[in-house]
Amino acid sequence: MQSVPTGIPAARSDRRPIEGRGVRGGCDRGSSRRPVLEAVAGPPADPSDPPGRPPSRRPADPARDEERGLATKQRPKADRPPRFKVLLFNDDYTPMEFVVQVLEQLFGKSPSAATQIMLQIHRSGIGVAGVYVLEVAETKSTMVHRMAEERGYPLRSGVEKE
Ligand code: TYC
Repeated sequence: MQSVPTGIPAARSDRRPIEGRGVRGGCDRGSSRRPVLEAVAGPPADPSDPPGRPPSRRPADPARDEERGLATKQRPKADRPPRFKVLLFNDDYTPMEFVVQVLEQLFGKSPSAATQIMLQIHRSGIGVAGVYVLEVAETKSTMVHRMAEERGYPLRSGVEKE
């Protein structure tokens, strides 16, 4: 049978395909509304993202986050606490072996490191036993004095900011 031109389009062939409907609940009420997925999950992936990798988020924008009700308070990065040296001072009476023992027991030095530090103090008059945050440094210094007093030695220690 031969078809006759009628002016009526054949079988709606000019319509857009309807696939994809339902992604947003089948409720497309025009483009001026914000897409539901973006409102819930944040902005869409950056088109410049390389394929095969998870999409990157846009850089933090406090104004946009506030819009979405996210907490946005920017905290300053915690600073590294200042460090303090525990110093040992030379004297003429404290035995070398005792100073080495203090450096090993209180400051965790190996026998050879402790001997090197002791000799350096013996020759120069002062040396660093260890470096710590203030509270730990003060406690170590107090313990040096206690250990020395127990044995009757005049070994002195002090704390100094690095
Ligand atoms: N000068 C001491 C001596 O000859 C040894 C010594 C070393 C003492 C270090 C104190 O912090 C010190 N016996």
